[in-house]
Amino acid sequence: MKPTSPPALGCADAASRLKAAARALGFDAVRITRADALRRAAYDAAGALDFFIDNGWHGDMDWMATHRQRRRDPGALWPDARSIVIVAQSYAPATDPRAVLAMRARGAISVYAQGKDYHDILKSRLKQLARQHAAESGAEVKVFVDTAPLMEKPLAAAAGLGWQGKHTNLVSREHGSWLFLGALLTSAELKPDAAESDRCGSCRRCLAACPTNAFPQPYKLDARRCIAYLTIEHKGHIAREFREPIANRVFGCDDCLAVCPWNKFAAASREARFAARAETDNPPIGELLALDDAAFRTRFAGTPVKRTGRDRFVRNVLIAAGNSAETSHLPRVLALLDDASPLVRAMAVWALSRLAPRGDFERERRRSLATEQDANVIAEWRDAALCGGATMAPKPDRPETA
Ligand code: B12
Ligand code: SF4
Ligand code: SF4
Repeated sequence: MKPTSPPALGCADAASRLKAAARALGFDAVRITRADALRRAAYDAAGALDFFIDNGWHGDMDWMATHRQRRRDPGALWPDARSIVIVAQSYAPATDPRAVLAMRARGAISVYAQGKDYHDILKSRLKQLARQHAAESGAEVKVFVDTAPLMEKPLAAAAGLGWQGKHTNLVSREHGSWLFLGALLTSAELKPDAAESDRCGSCRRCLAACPTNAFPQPYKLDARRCIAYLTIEHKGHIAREFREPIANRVFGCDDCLAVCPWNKFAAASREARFAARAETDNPPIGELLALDDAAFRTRFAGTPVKRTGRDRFVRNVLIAAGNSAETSHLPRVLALLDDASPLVRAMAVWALSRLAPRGDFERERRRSLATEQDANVIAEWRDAALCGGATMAPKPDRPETA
């Protein structure tokens, strides 16, 4: 965005006006840091990014490696940036989102994805803020919500909005872990805020809560083991070791955030558009198994769930079905054995192996292998047969409450 008038305000004035404008637009928190903040931070965020990528922890999120140099330093993304305004919006749920994990007939959708896509809400507010700031200060501005190679969490920590907890997400004393972040880069020199200090202390609750042991160490996440990565970003087949721990989570995971004790200070989000829609409010697995492309797009339009596309989403739903011990899903699982997508067919094989009686499984195996060409699907049939087909079916370990 280009300036419309020459600079008129001092850096402290401009900062306080900008903060007031951000609050008036509905942001829950706003703080400022310098564009070179990562070079001055208490820990080496760029080095941590290198470590993450060099160890392959980004999995198939190739864009993280492709834009590594720009991500390491906002100055490389935009050399004229002098200050970074970090805004945050709470999406704190009113109740504990983990309750759905006891409802094996439901597909658990992460809190952040149940309402309108946060990218759209934050970006439109940030653009308004940027226009006002540019008009008042004459500065050049750019806005980002998860859309550019920018390390939003360490920048938010440098701005004092909170600290990066051991689960790696930003935690705020006021809003707990349930915060979306956005950034406004400006060519104006604005008075920076002081960084917040780490308040995790000896707590390790988030590390212990992770169902897939995705934290090799505190403050370090191997994304390849994270259910958010596996169910949202990962394009391939989900490895066998993760399928039972995924349980009924069909899109994302909230566990490490939900257990954080700092959430007890967080009021429920005041943004009505983040509230769960009927279509995304942990829907029945049976409905989700029936989604074709068009129904998927209609159901999840405008929400973050649309990101996976139908095939990856149904792949996830089949894992939830396989973990449900609910044999009423069998007709839909059988139909998905003939789906056009190998991702879907492979997970239908796994779900069948968990739900069907041995004889039915064998009959379907012979029928499908007569025509199946995809090496991964063939391997699934082989592995499922070795694991004993229906003898693997789980016993419900929790009451069926939905
Ligand atoms: C890639 C990505 C993912 C990946 C990888 C996550 C990750 N931790 O990196 C996956 C798909 C797994 C993911 C999952 C989720 N994500 Co995400 N994701 C991103 C994205 C696009 C980039 C993050 C990144 O740069 N990672 C690189 C690695 C190196 O960073 P890092 O893990 O944070 O590592 C830091 C620590 O290791 C730290 N460090 C190392 N050593 C030490 C030592 C000490 C003492 C300290 C203090 C720190 C420290 O340094 C590193 C750099 O800061 C950001 C948006 C953005 N542009 O920033 C959103 C973002 C981080 N995601 C977000 C959300 C909401 C989620 C989920 C909660 C969604 C869900 N419910 O399913 C989960 C949370 C999982 C988790 N525990 O992190 C929010 C987080 C908001 C917040 N409050 O922090 C962001 C900021 C998007 C947004 N604009 O709001 N995400
Ligand atoms: S989002 Fe879930 S799987 Fe990912 S690190 Fe947190 S608890 Fe583990
Ligand atoms: S759960 Fe405990 S260790 Fe994890 S981020 Fe919250 S305070 Fe820190």
